Amino acid sequence: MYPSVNEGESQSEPSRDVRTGLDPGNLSQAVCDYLYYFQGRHPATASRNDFYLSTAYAVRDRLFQRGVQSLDALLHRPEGRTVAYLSAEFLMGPQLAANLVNLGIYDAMREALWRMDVRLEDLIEHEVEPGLGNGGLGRLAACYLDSLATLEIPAIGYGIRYEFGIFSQQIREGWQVELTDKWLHLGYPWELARPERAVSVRYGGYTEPYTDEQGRYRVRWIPAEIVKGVPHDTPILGYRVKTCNLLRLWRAEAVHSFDLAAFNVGDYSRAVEEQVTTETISKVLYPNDASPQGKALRLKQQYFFVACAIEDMLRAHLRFGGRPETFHKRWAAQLNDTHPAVAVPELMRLLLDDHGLEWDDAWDVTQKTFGYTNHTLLPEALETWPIDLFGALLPRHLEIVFEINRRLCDGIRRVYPGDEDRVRRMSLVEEQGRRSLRMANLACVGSHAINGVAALHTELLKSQVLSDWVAMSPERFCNVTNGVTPRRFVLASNPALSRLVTETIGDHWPARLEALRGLEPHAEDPAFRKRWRDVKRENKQQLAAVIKERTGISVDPESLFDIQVKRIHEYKRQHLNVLHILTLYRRLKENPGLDMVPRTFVFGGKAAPGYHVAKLIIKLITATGDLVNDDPDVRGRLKVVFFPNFSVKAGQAIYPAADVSEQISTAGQEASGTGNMKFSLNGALTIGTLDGANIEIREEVGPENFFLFGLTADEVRAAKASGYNPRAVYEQNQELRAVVDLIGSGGLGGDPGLFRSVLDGLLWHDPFMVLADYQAYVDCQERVAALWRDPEAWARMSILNVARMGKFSSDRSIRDYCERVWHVGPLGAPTEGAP
Ligand code: GLS
Repeated sequence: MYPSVNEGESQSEPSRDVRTGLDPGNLSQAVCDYLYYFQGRHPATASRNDFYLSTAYAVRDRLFQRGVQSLDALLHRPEGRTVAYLSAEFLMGPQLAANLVNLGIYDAMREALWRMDVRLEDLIEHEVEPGLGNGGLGRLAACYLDSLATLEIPAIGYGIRYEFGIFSQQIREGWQVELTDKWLHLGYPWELARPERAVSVRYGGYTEPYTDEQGRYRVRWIPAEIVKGVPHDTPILGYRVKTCNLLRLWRAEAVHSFDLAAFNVGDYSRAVEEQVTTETISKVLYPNDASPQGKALRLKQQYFFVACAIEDMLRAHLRFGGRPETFHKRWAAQLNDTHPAVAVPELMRLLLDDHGLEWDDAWDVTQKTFGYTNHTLLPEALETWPIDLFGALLPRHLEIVFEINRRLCDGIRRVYPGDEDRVRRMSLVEEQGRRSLRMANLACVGSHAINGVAALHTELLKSQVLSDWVAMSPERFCNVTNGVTPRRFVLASNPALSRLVTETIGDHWPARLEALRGLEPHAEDPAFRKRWRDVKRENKQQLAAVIKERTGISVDPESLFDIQVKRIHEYKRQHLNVLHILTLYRRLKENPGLDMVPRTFVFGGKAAPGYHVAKLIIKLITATGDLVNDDPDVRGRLKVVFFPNFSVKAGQAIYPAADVSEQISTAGQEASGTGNMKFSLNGALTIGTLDGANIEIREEVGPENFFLFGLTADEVRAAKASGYNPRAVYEQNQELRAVVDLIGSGGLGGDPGLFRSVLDGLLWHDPFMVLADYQAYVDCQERVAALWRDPEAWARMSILNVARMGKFSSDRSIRDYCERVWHVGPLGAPTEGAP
């Protein structure tokens, strides 16, 4: 069935050494070659960017060598599935260090460059990351690609090659300013464009019925617009394995990039018009996290990458002898939230219209192919598309969606006769207001498996948002708790800690994170604790230097580093953190001699450009810094830093230096969180609510090693149901009142009206229960401070946190997906439950 390829190293493989050798001699020769032949430079005349690009090319050769071998292995296998991870976002982070780690040549490359008088660390610092995601959802996709390759599961990540990723954030006069992100401007060496594999994507137009040769009723789609999708491949190597998978991102191009006729009649701008409008499809990432913007271009983007991906998958399947009816036996496709949900009608369309399958057969293939992961409960995040807009852009898909819906509603009526309310709730079409399509319902009906991303989140999904779907088919639901890759977030970003851990328990832990348990007994060893503290101090000194350079603020590495980095959102409650800081500040003002634990508060994160309150919260943080940092009464005991332009790269410098990790969302709001895992894996202690994955982290590390505070999700609901009155909380709590009044009286930034919308929100509505949790949070922070005064107890707790975080490796999450959703093993071999 498959073309035969020679076993082992293929004869056509390029020569060894410069292209594939792994010792410092080979590597430095390879870098020199690229400098000379690709960059046109000698080492003596090369710039840092020349060295960076040449080093990246040398590394990429070694990735592609393994990629070619992985593809050969795939072509050889008699059966098995490849995982297609469909995601509008992949927040990959910098590639150089992570690839060196996975290849196992970090030290060899450092030596190779050293011979040319170049520091590897400088090249790593120089690298610009592709910010093709907003936050947790996109970074999760990147962690999953790393783990899929590490577990040797064949996989392709499919997404969009945005020309401009998430904006770059500057802080001017304390406010966020957004600048375009030009991640491509110095060249991106990790990808390969494959224009010969381009596919056509159609939009608009109309459909018409016809009768085929067998006399069957068929439909054809006459589009109004055709766009070309050009794949750009980035190799994804697993950790210390040969498997190298692919991230395939699509760029939109005009089919005819230049209209010669228009040009000849002198209309230059019209000559390039098609090109310009087409290329906007992959131009820019929408900068909203967990709340979609219902813009037509966004729907165009979603259909664009989904159509490219499904076409690519189907083409590969057919090319190697597969039949349309067996598509699901070769591909398991995961919908990363609802952004790619239009894949459901798209696969149906191809199977029905292009391959002539009957409806039931096509539906069976489709449902067996897709799994759907929900990533948020926020009501505003449930995507819907106005029917008229959807139909104008995708007329054939709308017909298919209506037919799916007709059958769905019939099915509901059969099981629940007379329950028209239920039919209305589960329908793919929202009839109230402007008729619109509910993408979560579409993703549910089209998938054989539906999951949430942490235990609590899945429970809330099942009991609230998707309860009707659970009632109809409970067997489709499962939970897969998120995870993060320890290769990037410990090994590559915290070398000092990694060395200590490896010396203590051996070097298996990055691939088997449960092995960290071996650290537990060492928590009792004072000498080990001292080394543990030395590592943390070194990391804090490094971060202090970066903070000084980025913000001009001097912070004391001996102070407690209390850090909250994540998107800025009211539900994540950065403002609760600020209320605590101002509480401490007021105490110091009232009693400058107070014996207080010195703390450095670090914040970082972007606010969606249109989210006014989030941007104001950034200003609130920076204004707090202005008030506190240089106040002589404070005497350096409080410092507040807003770290600008938080990114994967910034995170890698920040997580290793944290003493305290702030995970303080309102219970029931954060689906999982993954920053919480990155901090704890690097030895920070968590102060947090019973929300998202915090609950499972606390279970694992032990409640005695976790600073818990605040209302539970049930208590939040109950408080709201019984008429929660934030104003009363304010009136009754003297310290809280003083802090709120300080903000409201112009004590921060001088203008009393500046933070009015934040304060009014808190006092009159407080939907995120900031005031309700204030006292519990402040009290809990007291316990944090008390423990900090006992450095031995703190270090013991920090060690136990790391030792017990094994569950949160993304390898475990991927194993769960393999077992519960995709039913694949290594090489994609079918396992129990495979279709
Ligand atoms: C998110 C959630 O808000 C996070 O809690 C979660 O960790 C992440 C990955 O599952 O997904 N959903 C979303 O839309 N953006 C996120 O970061």
